[in-house]
Amino acid sequence: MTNNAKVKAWLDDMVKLLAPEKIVWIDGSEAQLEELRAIAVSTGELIKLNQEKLPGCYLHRTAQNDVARVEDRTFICTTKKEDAGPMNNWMAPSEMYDKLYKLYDKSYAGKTMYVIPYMMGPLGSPFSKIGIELTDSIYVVLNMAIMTRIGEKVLAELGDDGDFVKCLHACKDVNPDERYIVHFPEDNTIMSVNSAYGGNVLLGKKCFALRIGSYLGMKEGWMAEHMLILGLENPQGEVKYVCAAFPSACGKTNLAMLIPPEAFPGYKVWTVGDDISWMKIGPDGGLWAVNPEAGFFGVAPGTSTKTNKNALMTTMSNTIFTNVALCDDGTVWWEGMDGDVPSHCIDWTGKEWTPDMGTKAAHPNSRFTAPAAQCPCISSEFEAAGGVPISAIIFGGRREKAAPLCYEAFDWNHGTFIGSTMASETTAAAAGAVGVVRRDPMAMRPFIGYNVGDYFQHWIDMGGKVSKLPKIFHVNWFRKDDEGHFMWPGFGDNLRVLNWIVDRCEGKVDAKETELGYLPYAKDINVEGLDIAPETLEELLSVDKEVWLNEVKLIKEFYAQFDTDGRFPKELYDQLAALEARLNK
Ligand code: GTP
Ligand code: SPV
Ligand code: MN
Repeated sequence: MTNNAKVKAWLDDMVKLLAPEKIVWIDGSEAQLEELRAIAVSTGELIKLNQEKLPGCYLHRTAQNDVARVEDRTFICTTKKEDAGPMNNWMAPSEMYDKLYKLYDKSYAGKTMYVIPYMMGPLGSPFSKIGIELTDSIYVVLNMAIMTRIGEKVLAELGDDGDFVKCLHACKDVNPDERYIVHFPEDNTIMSVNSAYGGNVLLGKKCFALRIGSYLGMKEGWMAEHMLILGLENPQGEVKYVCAAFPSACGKTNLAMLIPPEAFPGYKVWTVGDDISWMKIGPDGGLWAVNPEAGFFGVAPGTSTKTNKNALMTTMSNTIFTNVALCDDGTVWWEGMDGDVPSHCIDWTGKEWTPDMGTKAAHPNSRFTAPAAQCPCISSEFEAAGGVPISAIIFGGRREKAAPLCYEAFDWNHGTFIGSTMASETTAAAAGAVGVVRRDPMAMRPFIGYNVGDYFQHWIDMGGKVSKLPKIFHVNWFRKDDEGHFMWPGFGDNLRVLNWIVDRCEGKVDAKETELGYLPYAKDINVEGLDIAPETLEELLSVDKEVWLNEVKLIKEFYAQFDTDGRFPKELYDQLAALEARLNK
């Protein structure tokens, strides 16, 4: 399939290590993928769904111990420990390679090795980068075929001398005690073993496009971020693009595919990406973004025609569902879907399920893998080689208290400070406790492939290099009242806030200067058609000084853990001191 000497040498080594019975190159053809689907169905790895109602759709169930990313088993292995920094697990590369080679030894024996050449970013784009993933899982091949550009066309772009990220995956025995998701940024290498769940094994996604990507971005002067990309079109037909970073399962897919409320006739949201943004300085000196992915690996629970109709429509064909419930008619179900709760189904563990059991039929982190091209609101610029120009960057998280509905940073460094101090309640997207507030800077806590201090410094440095800087905002859709109800309706109604953000970028609307930044005047948030009390909106748009002085204390504690190596930008301490001074005035 290729004459690339680097690929051949690496494959020779890997074949010796893994000892597969057979080697299959993934060429990207529909015929080959269809063959693989048939094999997966015959072994039970995939369940074919009702092909009349859900053509081309399949269901997959993972092991019950293997349903989310595993942050405590994810490593960044740089020569120097300081280069991985205080927010990553680290082990010396030689020690880790030794450990892993033992685990991988002959682990493909009696199995087929699938070789997947893939590209992150549109074909022919200067943003794009190539990886080759080796896997023993057809599920991985079929997911990668949706999530990335794969096959012969990628090898053609790689050529005889091109470089690629070496990605090795083995399901092995899916043993959680020997599960490792490991990155060697200095060697362009990713190794994943003993898992078969999405984010741990679709190595183009978090491992390459974020962890290795962020490291390359720091070296090469660009940015890899955990951000959606959307275009907001106004009734005059003008489209402004924004990126938004929310932690895992905090609303990126939903915002990226938003359907405007009736009070906004002529407005439209176009999806460029729902999870990852690669940003470079463009010809006009501004920041331009591409979505390196080709599909969506989205959270199923909560997805309905009311919350995210576009996502639902995207998954009506050619989609792989993971850990959702199987209905008696061969369709799928999850908590929060439209219509009646099924009176009987097979739950995500493969057992009979009825509503009275009180358990969840779909896993809270169950997902769909669907081709982006099928999305009814996919942007015409989705494949644009040069990306789209970014007017605003939005940070946000799940905060029951504290964070207002929306505010704007005073400038880039202040925005970087706001991003660096982001906090959010944890979700089912990662193994561990759910609902605990933790700092998740730029929604990148689990995904920064190097020292977090250097990462913040890279943000500050980019601010000095980009001549047309996007404005930076912070939003919170998840404020709750004292009875525990969401105070803001969210979903499509988030357009009301998005519209204010774009108006600010255009200089069309005033704001009030507060200790936190510029807040919207309540009158400037269009609430036509919304059942929200004026006091509630005022509360959503207020700053509680007491709460924020406590936040300052917590941020100081958070920053203190980075003090060890002198790699934390002074600019951020200055921002923190300035916030404290404003609050004490
Ligand atoms: P990852 O794919 O894990 O990175 O997540 P994501 O950020 O794309 O999250 P997603 O859009 O899938 O949303 C996760 C959950 O949050 C879903 O169950 C949604 O229904 C819910 N959600 C999304 N937007 C809102 C909102 O505006 N308000 C409320 N209350 N819930 C929301
Ligand atoms: C996330 O957890 O942020 C995801 C899903 O987008 S995964 O690909 O599993 O990381
Ligand atoms: Mn994500």
